[in-house]
Amino acid sequence: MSYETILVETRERVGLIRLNRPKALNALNQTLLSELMSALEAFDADENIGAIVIAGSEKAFAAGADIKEMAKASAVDMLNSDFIPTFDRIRAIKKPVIAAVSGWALGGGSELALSCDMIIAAENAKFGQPEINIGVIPGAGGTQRLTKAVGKALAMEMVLNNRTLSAAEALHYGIVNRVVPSERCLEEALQLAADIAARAPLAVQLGKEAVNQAFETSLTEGLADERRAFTLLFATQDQKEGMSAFIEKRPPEWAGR
Ligand code: DAK
Repeated sequence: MSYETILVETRERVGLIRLNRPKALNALNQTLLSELMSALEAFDADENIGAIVIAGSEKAFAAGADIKEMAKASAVDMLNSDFIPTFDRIRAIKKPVIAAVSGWALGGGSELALSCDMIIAAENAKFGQPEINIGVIPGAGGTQRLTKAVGKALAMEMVLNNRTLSAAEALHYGIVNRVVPSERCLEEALQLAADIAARAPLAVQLGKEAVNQAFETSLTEGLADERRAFTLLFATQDQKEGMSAFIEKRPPEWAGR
């Protein structure tokens, strides 16, 4: 399938999606959001893919929603826009999604990165919620996911006063997994994705779901969900294979069954 605003390729068991509107610093317009979702869902449905990487360019992961497209929108247009459904659909992807963030990750771009499961940041990465500059507030998780990640004090400063975080600060506050030299950012994200894609697929899937539950439910519900997922894995071939391989001192061969 060919796309207008993204580039899609596979690297063995890793699906790579690159946002590709360089002249607009990868601003997220409706076409890009819809193409991103198609590509993500196609990789999610493909048994040959074990993990997905979303990347931008060296200058910008994404500079936010497309302000030029959004400027004349009414409240009803916004209510019916693809923005929120897109972020809900990203949350529903079963395979791990890793963001490789170089340069600007602003507004909806920062929210997109925070919707991914892990973030590898280049040294030049900058995270921010500058919506206040254009008379609005974040609308796709920037007041919620961000606050859970960095805490109230810093989230307030970011949302109310456009405080931008450097890559080093993002690492300090636990938003990103690691910071790497810019030229290695995509490679590191692809390597992390490849490592995870080589693991037992059902355990990866349920592990992702269980960690996400920690953000969305009470501890009691989360622990009960974790126990159910753990128990369910004992019905898989991969659990038998993984434990036999350990005992027989050989590498496991995962079936994803
Ligand atoms: N939208 C459209 N075009 C953008 C853009 C954006 N967000 N960001 C940059 N561009 C375009 C610029 O207009 C410029 O285009 P030309 O003038 O050359 O045609 C080109 O990209 C290069 O940008 P600059 O010349 O400004 O480059 P600089 O290096 O000088 O500055 C910058 C880089 C990233 C600091 C600056 O471009 C900037 O401040 N950009 C805007 C960042 C921003 O405010 N982002 C937040 C957007 S609001 C929703 C939920 C959520 C949202 C929407 C809806 N619903 C629930 C429905 C999300 C909202 C947002 O993200």
